Amino acid sequence: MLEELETLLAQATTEIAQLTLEADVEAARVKYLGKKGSLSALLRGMGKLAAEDRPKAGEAMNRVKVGIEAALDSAKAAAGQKALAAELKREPVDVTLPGLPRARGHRHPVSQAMDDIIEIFARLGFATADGPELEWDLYNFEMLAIPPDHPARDMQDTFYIDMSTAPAPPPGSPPTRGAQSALLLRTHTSPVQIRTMLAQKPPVRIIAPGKVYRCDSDVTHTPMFHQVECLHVEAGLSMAHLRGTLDSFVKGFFGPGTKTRLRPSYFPFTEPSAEVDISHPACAGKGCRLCKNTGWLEVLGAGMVNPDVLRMAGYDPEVVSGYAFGVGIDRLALLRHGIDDLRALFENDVRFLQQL
Ligand code: 2U9
Repeated sequence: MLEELETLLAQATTEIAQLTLEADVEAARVKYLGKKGSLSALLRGMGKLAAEDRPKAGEAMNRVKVGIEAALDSAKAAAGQKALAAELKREPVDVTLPGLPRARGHRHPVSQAMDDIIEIFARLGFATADGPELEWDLYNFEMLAIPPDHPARDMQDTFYIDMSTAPAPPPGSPPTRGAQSALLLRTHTSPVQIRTMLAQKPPVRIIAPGKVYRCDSDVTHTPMFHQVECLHVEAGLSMAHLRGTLDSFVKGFFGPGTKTRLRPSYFPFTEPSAEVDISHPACAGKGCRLCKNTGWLEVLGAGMVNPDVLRMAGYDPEVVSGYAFGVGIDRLALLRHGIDDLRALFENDVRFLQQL
């Protein structure tokens, strides 16, 4: 037993002295001193010794254990030193190097146009109102004088919600008819004006900017686009006020030289109604290929609020009148930057967006 212990100590110390990696030193610790290691194996053999030989064997066992431990500790320290020296020899980090440049984002051209529009109207005394994009049929169509069978619904086809999973419509809603359910993605921001009129007394001076949805997709239409609508209701308003506000808005957005002209048109929610042309900013109204040599571009729709709409919202058309207009913000952003494809705005190619 004593001999075996001496042999183990000699073998272990020689082997451990050659180790250079901390992981190998740990493996040697397990091999010699672990529960299933060499020393434990010898310890188990102690039971077979005669009682008088045991103290000596125990003492030797302890000495071997201490010896191996010392060898392991010094090997571990040496390996640690070696690893540190290697680490220090590596190329040092130069903390004075400039940092990695971080690309700066910027506002989307549609957001820029929207913010500019909000500012122009704020100076004219208009507050900004908003409302839900998922809207009741009642507020999107019915209360804007577009009843269920009105032909205007064809031009404003949209995305409808399955009413079997929707909450109950507000009182006064038309009956739900199959797919033409009571909840839909709003086709214009006009329901925001309806909600505003239901909530407050005249005068009302608001604009409603935001996302709107239609079942449309081609070079000049995307299923989602942005609109801003203006509504002014007060005693004594006429087409003259409409013209004045339109003129200030267009001049504020496209520049002081921009002109407007009105042509008769039809919308269910306004009476009379007009299409609004602006002098083409790109050719200063002189006429070019883009405006088909007319010098004019049709960009807005407008009119005096239909008395039925005022009545449905709880206002008395004998006391107040109103004017309203609407415009597509995406189209305004394209015109301002001279871009000819609407879809470029929504492809999210940063190389395109960074030029604006
Ligand atoms: C209420 C009453 C009247 C808003 C109006 C238009 C005419 C119009 C289009 C312009 C381009 C929509 O984005 S577009 O396709 N808008 O032609 N909008 S009058 O009239 C209202 C709104 C709310 C209560």
